[in-house]
Amino acid sequence: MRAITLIGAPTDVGASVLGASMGPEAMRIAGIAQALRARDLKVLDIGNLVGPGNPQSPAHGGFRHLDEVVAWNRTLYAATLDTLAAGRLPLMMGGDHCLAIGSISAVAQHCRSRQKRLKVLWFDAHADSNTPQTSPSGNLHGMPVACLLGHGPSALTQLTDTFPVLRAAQIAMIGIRSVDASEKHFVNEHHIDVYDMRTIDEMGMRAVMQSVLSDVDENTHLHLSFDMDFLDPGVAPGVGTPVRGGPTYRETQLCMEMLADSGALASVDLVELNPALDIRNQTAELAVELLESLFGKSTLMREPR
Ligand code: 6HN
Ligand code: MN
Ligand code: MN
Ligand code: MN
Repeated sequence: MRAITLIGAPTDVGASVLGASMGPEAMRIAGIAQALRARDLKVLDIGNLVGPGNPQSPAHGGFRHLDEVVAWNRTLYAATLDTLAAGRLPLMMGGDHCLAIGSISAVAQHCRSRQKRLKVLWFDAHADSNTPQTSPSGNLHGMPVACLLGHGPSALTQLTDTFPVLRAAQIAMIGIRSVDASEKHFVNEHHIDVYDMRTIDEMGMRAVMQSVLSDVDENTHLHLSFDMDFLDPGVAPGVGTPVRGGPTYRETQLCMEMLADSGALASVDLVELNPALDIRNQTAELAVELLESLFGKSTLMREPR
C-alpha cells in the first residue's frame, strides 16, 4: 500500500491577496484524508507547519517578505525531505506558490541521493518566472520557477547545497495564460517547455499530456506543482489571482487521470487555494476530487482497448 503524508503549510506571505493561509484547513474540511484513504492509500496528516505571520509590508529590493518566505521554505524543505526519506509521498497543502521552492528543493535533493531523474510539472495560469529585478509586484509566489533555476535571492536559490536546484529541461509548464513581458523573455531564454492555453486549444489536452509525459520512464520521479488558478475561475473561484480562459473541469480531470496512469507521480504541491474568496468551499472540494483522480480514481467503465 502506498503511504502519503499531508503537510499543511498555512501561509500567504508570498502573495498580495490574503487568504491562501487557510488552504490546508479548507482541504481537511473537504475531506482530503478520507478521500485518499478510500483510494487505498495509507494517509498521515502531520498537521500544519509553523512559521512567521504575514507582516503585510511593501517591497524592499524587489521583493516582499523575504525573511518570512525563507523561514517557511526552510521548514517545508525539512518536512518534505523527512517524508521522502521515510518512503512516503509528500502532499504539501498550501499556502501560496512560493512554497514550491522548499518542497522542490527537497525533492531534488532526494532524487540526487537516489539517482532518480526528476521532472517537475508546473500547472498554473502564470509562469511564476519573475526575479526581484523584473517582478511587477515583489510577490515571491511569482518567482519560484526562477529561484529553482538559480535566479533570485541566494537564501531561496540555495536552500540545498546543489545549485541550481533544477535545469530548465526538467520542467514543463501547462495552462499558462498570464505572463509578464520579462517572464516571457525568461521562459524563452531558458527554453522551458511551455504548453500555454493557445497550445492546449490547438492540440487538445490529451495530446498535450502525451507530449508532457513522453519522456517519463521507470527511473523518473514526477513532481506535480499544481496551482489552483490553472483551472478556469468559473469552476475554481477560490484563488487569489484568477485568470479567465483556463481548462475545464473535465480537461483537468483528464490531466490527473493521465498522471495517475504514468505511475511515476512521487510528490505533490497543491497551492493557491484561497478559502476567503471561495463559494461554499467548492474549490477545496474540487481540489479533493482532482487528487482522487491523481491517485487512481477513474471514470472508465472498463480498461481501454
Ligand atoms: N501565482 N506574474 C504576477 C506577479 O506578481 O509576479 C502574478 C503571479 C501569480 C503567482 O499565482 O502563483
Ligand atoms: Mn503559481
Ligand atoms: Mn498562478
Ligand atoms: Mn539561467
